[in-house]
Amino acid sequence: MKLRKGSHDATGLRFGIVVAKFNKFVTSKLLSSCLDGLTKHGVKDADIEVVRVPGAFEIPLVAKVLAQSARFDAVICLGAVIRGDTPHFEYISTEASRGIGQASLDTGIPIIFGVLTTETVAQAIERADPVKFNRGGEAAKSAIEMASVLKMLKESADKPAGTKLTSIKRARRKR
Ligand code: INI
Repeated sequence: MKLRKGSHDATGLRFGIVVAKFNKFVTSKLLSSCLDGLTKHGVKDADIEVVRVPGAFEIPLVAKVLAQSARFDAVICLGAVIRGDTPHFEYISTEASRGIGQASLDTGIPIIFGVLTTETVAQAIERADPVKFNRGGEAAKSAIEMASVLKMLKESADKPAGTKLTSIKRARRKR
């Protein structure tokens, strides 16, 4: 049996971030924790690109365009949809989650769902707290892990299953 796991060493990996301006008092905190999380794991500032969009509804399209650009190992989506603010809560949160998932499957690039969907403003603030559990930091960790898993799977795709690198090298030498 082979157990394959991603690593949390992000040196050399590149990340795109799409962040919604709506509920900026929450999303700005998600963004700063996300940036901290990336740099803490070795990502260089030059390897991060941040794109701001009006609201969570607009995130999927921009995430897909970034993923298609082949410039990023993973894309992170940050937003905050709060039920109390709008009767459109269901439409916006459903479309954001569906669209983000679809964009990831369409492009084959990990696109991380760091969009808060909460009942109240207080719940959103709690989940964006920089010193407690913060969805922005979590999204950074998930992005690094998924980028690393995908990279590892792509690198091993050329090798037949169960074949060790040493035996491939030996076979090549005999040719
Ligand atoms: N966008 C959000 O990101 N969060 C919200 O809570 C929200 N509310 O409450 O309406 C919201 N609306 C804007 C929406 O995402 C689009 O930007 C807008 O509909 C234009 O397409």
